[in-house]
Formats: sequence, C-alpha cells, structure tokens
Amino acid sequence: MRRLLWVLCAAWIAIGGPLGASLGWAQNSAGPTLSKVLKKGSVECAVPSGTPGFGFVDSKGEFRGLDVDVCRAIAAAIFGDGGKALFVPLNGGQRLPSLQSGQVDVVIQTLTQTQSREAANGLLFTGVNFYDGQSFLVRKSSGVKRAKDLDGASVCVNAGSTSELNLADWARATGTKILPVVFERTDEGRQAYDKGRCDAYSTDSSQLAAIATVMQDPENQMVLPDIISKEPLGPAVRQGDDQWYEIVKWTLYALIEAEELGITQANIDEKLDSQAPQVRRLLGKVGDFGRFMALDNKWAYNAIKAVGNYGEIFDRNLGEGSPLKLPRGKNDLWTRGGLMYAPPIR
Ligand SMILES: N[C@@H](CCC(=O)N[C@@H](CS)C(=O)NCC(=O)O)C(=O)O
Repeated sequence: MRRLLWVLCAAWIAIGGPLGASLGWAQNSAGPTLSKVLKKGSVECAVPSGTPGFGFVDSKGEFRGLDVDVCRAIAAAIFGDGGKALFVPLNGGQRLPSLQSGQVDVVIQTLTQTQSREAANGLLFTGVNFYDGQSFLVRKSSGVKRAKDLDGASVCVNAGSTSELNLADWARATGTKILPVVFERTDEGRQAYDKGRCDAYSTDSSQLAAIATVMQDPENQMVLPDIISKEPLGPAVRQGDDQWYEIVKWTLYALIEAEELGITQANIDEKLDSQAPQVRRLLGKVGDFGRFMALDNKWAYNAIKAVGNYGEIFDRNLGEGSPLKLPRGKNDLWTRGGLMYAPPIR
C-alpha cells in the first residue's frame, strides 16, 4: 500500500505537475473581474476617506492610508502601476452593496470579516490587513476611565457597522445601560460626538486613536483600554470569481512575505540578484506564479516596488513613521509574536 502511494505520488510529480502547468490547468486567462479591470484600465476600491492611517485625503488631495496602499498594491500587481487604483469613498452601510452591484472591484474600507458578511451577502474576505478590536472614545474631562463607567451613557455609533451590533451585545452581556445614537454617515457620528451629543463614540480602537487626532480638542480625548470585540479587517470581493479572489488575496500575502524576507521598496532591485529560492519565486525570477493568476510574473515585485512591504506600509501610515505611532502588536509578523503570516508562494 505504501509502495503504491509512493508510486502514485512520484508519477504525479513527474507527469502531472509539469503537464498541468504546460496545459494550462492553471487558470491563466483573465476571468470576468480581471477582464473588466483591464478594459477600464483601473481597479476601483472602496476605501475610508476620513480616517487617518487607514484612508483619508491629505492636504494635497491625495488618498493615503493602509487600506489605500493595499489597493495601490493590487493595481500595481495588475498594471505595474499603483497609480491605476481609483478610490471610492462610501459610508459604512454602502460597503457591501457596492460590491454586489459591481460599483467597485474590491472593498478595503476598515471592513471586519464576519460569517454573515460572507455567507449572506455573496462576498469573500481575502485575508486580514489589520487586526483590530472595538473600544470607546471619551473625553478625559468626563472622568470615564473604563467601559463599566459608561453605565447610563449615550454612545454615538455608525449604522451598517459591526460597531453597532457589538455595542448592543456588550451592553446586554455586561448589563450596562447604554443609549445608542446611530448615524448613517460616518462623518456625522463622529461630528455628533465631537459636538458633545454623546458621552462616547464607539468603533474599532485604532480608528478611534486616529480620529481622536482630528477632534476639536485632541488633548482631551482618550481611547478606553477595554476591547469588546474582535475586528479582523481586510479586503472583500464578490463571490463567483476565484481568480480575482486569488489576485487580491495573494497580493496582500506578497506584501507580508516581503517583510518576512527583508525585501523593501528601497532594496528590491538588489534583491533581484538574490539566490534565495523564496526571494526568487516572490520576485518572479523563477516560476510562473504571476501567470497562474493571468498576471505578469513580476506581479509581486511591482506591488512591493509601488508601496513597500507590509511593515513599511504599516509604519508609514499607522506606526512610528506616522503621527499615530500605533504599536505593531497583533499586526506584527508571526516570527515576532504577531498574527501576520503569509502562506508560501510556491
Ligand atoms: N470595522 C467595523 C466598523 C468600523 C468601520 O469600518 N466604520 C465605517 C463606517 S460605519 C468606515 O468605513 N469607517 C472609515 C471611513 O469611512 O472613513 C465594520 O466593518 O463595520
């Protein structure tokens, strides 16, 4: 039996593998979404527009942020040009319908991966680009130090978000009396809190740290240390186009893998001469990893060259190189105790 298995396995490797690749078992012609993207010459991404660190428009009118850069990486993987990313700002409740209707090709808008967002909405999450958790923003002058101090408080929250649901769950589970004040538009909820309409504002804690900086009195803002939920944020695509799902998924993984392999935006051209097999595969020196997704074999090279590796993207937008200075924490590589782990590109 063992011998038979060995023979079958050897036969598959000898014949099936190479034959599969040469016969094109690998899907290497453009599927529906990639064809559409190639035809219009751009990738349209729903991204945040008013959340420093994740997605916002800077003083020069340029979109910046972690989610924005992941979109640029996808555009670069496809076109060799991060400038082919188009950004579509939406309110929280519009994010899922925008995919269903075909308005955008991918949503990368601080979107939490949940079971029902996939199963009930015909979507697929392609991975996690930021591990977050929900908390509360309060005014220091209110004296509130912990979530339990919020008993009887009004809390501004946005509709169409997991934040709204988590708040209700948390209030029920802890027996805390909360008055939720729900807003359709992302900016309205925040402004209402800023104007004193609510005692607290609740959403993902890293977003709170970011928006605290743009409140009227940033010094008086405090994010509570209590984390009431798990918010794995990441890109989502429509179900039914496996190739597009793979392109978005593996582009994100390529950015994470690049960090693990020490490939940066600055040294990537030197790394083209590396003899390390993993580096050579990632950068398209060997193998057909791009072509398997109907892309150029330099897909990952182009993505990394355009925006840097995951660590560089984090640092520039949210970490030490940004005004927010958020710690890497769970978003560090698995080799340093974090959760960022890319399956092998081979
Ligand atoms: N991550 C949570 C909640 C936080 C969130 O992403 N909020 C929405 C608004 S409801 C948003 O897009 N914020 C960023 C922005 O548009 O600037 C979710 O997926 O529902």
